[in-house]
Amino acid sequence: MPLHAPDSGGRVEIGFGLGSNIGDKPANIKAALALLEARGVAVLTAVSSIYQTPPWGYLEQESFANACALAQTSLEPAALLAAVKSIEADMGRAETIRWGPRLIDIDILFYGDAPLSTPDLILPHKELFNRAFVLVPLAEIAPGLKLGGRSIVEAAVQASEPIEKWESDSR
Ligand code: PH2
Ligand code: MG
Ligand code: MG
Repeated sequence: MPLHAPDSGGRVEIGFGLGSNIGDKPANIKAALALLEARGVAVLTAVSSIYQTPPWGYLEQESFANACALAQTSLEPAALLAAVKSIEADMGRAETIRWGPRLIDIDILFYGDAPLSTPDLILPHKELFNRAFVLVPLAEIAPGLKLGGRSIVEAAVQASEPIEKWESDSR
């Protein structure tokens, strides 16, 4: 089956980037992934390790747990976005400043091959190639993936931010 084309059942290959820097960060990511499946939003086909990453964009905040997932969905992009937003809200995400602390963030990274630009959603995600915390986990699960003609693995190797797999603090 081609990776980036709708299959005969109308399913499309998508990518999620997940992040959390409030509370039990890895548990929040796992809960979000479970809800994506439990609510029938997407069928997960690959989930990366969870990484501990320094804050990007707004620096005066805790480090993040980040992960990526590949999935199949039969939802159109707008319905997919609405489903993701309601999972974030139901998990208790509060409004914050841009790039500020968040209990859970579920970003849609790409939707099949199709570039998409609506007021609410631009895909592939505009900042994807600037963010090691997305590139490294995504490269782990999708080594052959190219978006807009650019290799994810090559971009991940060139990323300058230090990205480590999560280690739980035993103190
Ligand atoms: N998300 C942001 C802003 N900054 N930094 C890291 N390390 N990880 C994130 O997921 C993240 C961020 C806004 O979504
Ligand atoms: Mg985000
Ligand atoms: Mg987001």
